[in-house]
Amino acid sequence: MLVIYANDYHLHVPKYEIYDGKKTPHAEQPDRIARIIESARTLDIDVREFNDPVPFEIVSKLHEKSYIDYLRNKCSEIRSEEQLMPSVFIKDTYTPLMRHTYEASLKSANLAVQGSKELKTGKQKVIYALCRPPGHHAEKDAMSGYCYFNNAALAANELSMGEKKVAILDIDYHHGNGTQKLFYDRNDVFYVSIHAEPEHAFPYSSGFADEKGANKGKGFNLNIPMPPETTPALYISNLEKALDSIKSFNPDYLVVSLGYDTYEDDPIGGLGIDEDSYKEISRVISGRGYPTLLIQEGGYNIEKLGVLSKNFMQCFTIT
Ligand code: SP5
Ligand code: ZN
Repeated sequence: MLVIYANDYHLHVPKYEIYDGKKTPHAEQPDRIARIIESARTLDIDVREFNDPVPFEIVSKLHEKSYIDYLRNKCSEIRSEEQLMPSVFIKDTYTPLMRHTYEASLKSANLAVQGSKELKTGKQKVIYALCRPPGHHAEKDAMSGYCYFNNAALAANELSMGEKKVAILDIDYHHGNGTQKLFYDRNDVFYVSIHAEPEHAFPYSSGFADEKGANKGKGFNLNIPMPPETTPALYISNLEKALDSIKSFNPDYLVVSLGYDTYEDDPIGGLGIDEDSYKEISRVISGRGYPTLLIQEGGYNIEKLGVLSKNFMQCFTIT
């Protein structure tokens, strides 16, 4: 496995989110990535930093120009330490703009795309891109759920190029509404998500089992919503089911939207997954043998992220 991260991931530091009408400290903090890097180093995994300048065209393949321009221009007007809740191109009160949000998000997206390019060379069977900010809630013209650009979708798009088949397996606690929407009409990218039932969990308005894709993409979207009383055993059996449907699709590449917010003591998620079960989840996915790009999404228990990611990384071997 090769672990990659972008040099400026720590520049975006959101202060607060507004939940139930109240300001609360923002859960999506730079330390999340620092903890995972530490874990990779203790496992003696190769860790590489990316620090190239990034042209905005890297995100314009899936995002609207007006949205990208808005993010760039708005962020450049924000003073350091200041936080802005925009009133356009936004869907919730969890996804603020800071001075460096655009820059960090662009580099996060670039990291995912570079990961795809590296995977395509065939030198590595597994690449783990420590993207931050996360991406799977970002839509073509909207930021949402701590996400600004859709890293996993941009990576899958790069891997597919309309020629290869790519499966995205999203195991973040939350449904990836952005990723689903971006590929809803396409049959070259199969989106499969296991997540907390949207009746009880963000993003509330998508992630239901009857959302199966449209037009050419009909049958190429699969949602597996899980109840609050989910156990590791129930989770793993649904993961096998998700992987069986991916097997029928027969992809050339697998992209995993990887969130550790399914962990039982996650401060905003929690789907009954204990720390040891991340070893099993990792074995079950890697056992299918696809060339795989892991994209970091959520996971907010900062004290536990080290061990959760360590368990996952050490068991992710493709033979
Ligand atoms: C990528 C990802 O996991 N995004 C999740 C966004 C969900 N945010 C909505 C939940 C807000 C709960 N806020 C509690 C405040 C704790 N400080
Ligand atoms: Zn999440």
